[in-house]
Amino acid sequence: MSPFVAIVVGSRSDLPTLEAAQRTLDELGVQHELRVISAHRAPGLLDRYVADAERRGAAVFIAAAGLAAHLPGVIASKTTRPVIGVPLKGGVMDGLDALLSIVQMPRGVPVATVGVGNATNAALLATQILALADGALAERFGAWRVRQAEAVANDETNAGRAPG
Ligand code: RP5
Repeated sequence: MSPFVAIVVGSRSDLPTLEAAQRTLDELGVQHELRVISAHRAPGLLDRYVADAERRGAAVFIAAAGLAAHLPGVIASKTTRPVIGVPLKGGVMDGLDALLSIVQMPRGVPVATVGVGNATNAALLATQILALADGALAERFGAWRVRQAEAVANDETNAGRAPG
């Protein structure tokens, strides 16, 4: 049973935003799966999925939702694995509602919240959590960070202009 990241979104309309998380996890060689399960439209299915995913090795959950955005908190209430919430744009407040809903989890059941629509950071944070118990993944993640820093250094506005 190898550990994987379980991504859950509240609606099919959320899928395009989560592609960045899937791409990032693929790039880092992290196993993942994705389900569309609304917490309010299908609470029973969500309940069964979280239990089943845990049994199969889900080590971290990424939960993305817009508007009232209770999905991450509901998942966090059903598992002791870490849950990362991704607030999504949409509605009259364009993501601010979802951000506040997800980040303001009451004491006792935390959800680690990333910025509005920032599925990439959710994937990176999930990778960092898994890497605590996986040395090879920790090395891949370290190398990814080095490549990111090099890309900044090699940006055409910076290239050949090293300070000092
Ligand atoms: C939330 O409501 C979903 O996560 C989505 O972001 C938003 C709108 O859902 P749909 O009406 O498009 O299904 O539950």
